[in-house]
Amino acid sequence: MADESPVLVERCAGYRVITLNRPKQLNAFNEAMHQALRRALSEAEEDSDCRALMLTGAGRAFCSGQDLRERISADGKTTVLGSALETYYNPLVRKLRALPFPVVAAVNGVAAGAGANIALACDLVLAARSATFVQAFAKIGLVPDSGGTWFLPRLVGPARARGLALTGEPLSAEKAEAWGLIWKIHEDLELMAEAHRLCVHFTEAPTVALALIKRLLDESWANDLDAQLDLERETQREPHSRLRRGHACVLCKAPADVQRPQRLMTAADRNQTGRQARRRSL
Ligand code: T3D
Repeated sequence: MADESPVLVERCAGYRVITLNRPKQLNAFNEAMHQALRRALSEAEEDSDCRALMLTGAGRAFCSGQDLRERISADGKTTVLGSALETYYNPLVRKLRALPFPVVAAVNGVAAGAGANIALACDLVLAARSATFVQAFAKIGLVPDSGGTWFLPRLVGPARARGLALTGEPLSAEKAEAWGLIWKIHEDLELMAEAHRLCVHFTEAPTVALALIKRLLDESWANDLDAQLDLERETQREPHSRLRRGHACVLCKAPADVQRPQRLMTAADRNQTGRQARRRSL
């Protein structure tokens, strides 16, 4: 009998695979799936041996976004719950961006609505050649959510972002790669092996540095070049002895230290540290 859990978790050496598992509904999000995914992500974050994460879907789809059946009332009208964004989708996107290790989306089939944008929230998106990305929102009278209006213009530029969001036309994986929406496509039968290979690569990489790179790239959107240069300098200076050991590893051709931080320092943390240092120097 197929496993009925809405989310499956596979523990591999140094990384985890999370599979959205409602294949009959093309892995559409219902409440149970949101809750299970939230638990799975927290457990991965708390596991200090977890240095990468793969997110994929069971069956022929990656994810078709919100389960629309949960939103159809007795009289057949569709209702939209803004509270679902507050409670589930927005925290999910924030969590994916903030995890202190790389998150690889293995988009095995169609990714529609919030399903498409959750894939785009991952650090690297691999897709099967047959996969498609659909900003399905406008077709049902919604605006793109789960970060769509932020990711799309940044990844593909304003003209293509508008085209995708306003028409809801499916974008093939091949075009998504050519447009820079995703990292790489692979032949359907090779996708999962390639996604595992990438995760294994990350388990052998200096995870602290990767986490800091994630943070620097995200923060760059709010900075001018001067501010970003300062941030790079401060980040390079952060007392991560593990990073320094990385230099020695390159010289002696040994693998870099791969320990990972429990949590990344945020801009707010840095301001706080700066305030404390200023108080000490008074
Ligand atoms: O209220 C809030 O929470 C606000 C938040 C909103 C976030 C969102 O994600 S809004 C966008 C919701 N998603 C969509 O609008 C996409 C709807 N689905 C589709 O457009 C198409 O299904 C696909 C393009 C994804 C795939 O098309 P196709 O032809 O390959 O498959 P299909 O035949 O349409 O679907 C197969 C089955 O999956 C079918 O069920 P059945 O007839 O075999 O029993 C279909 O109903 C089901 N399914 C597909 N998408 C959803 C779904 N069931 C529930 N919810 C879905 N989103």
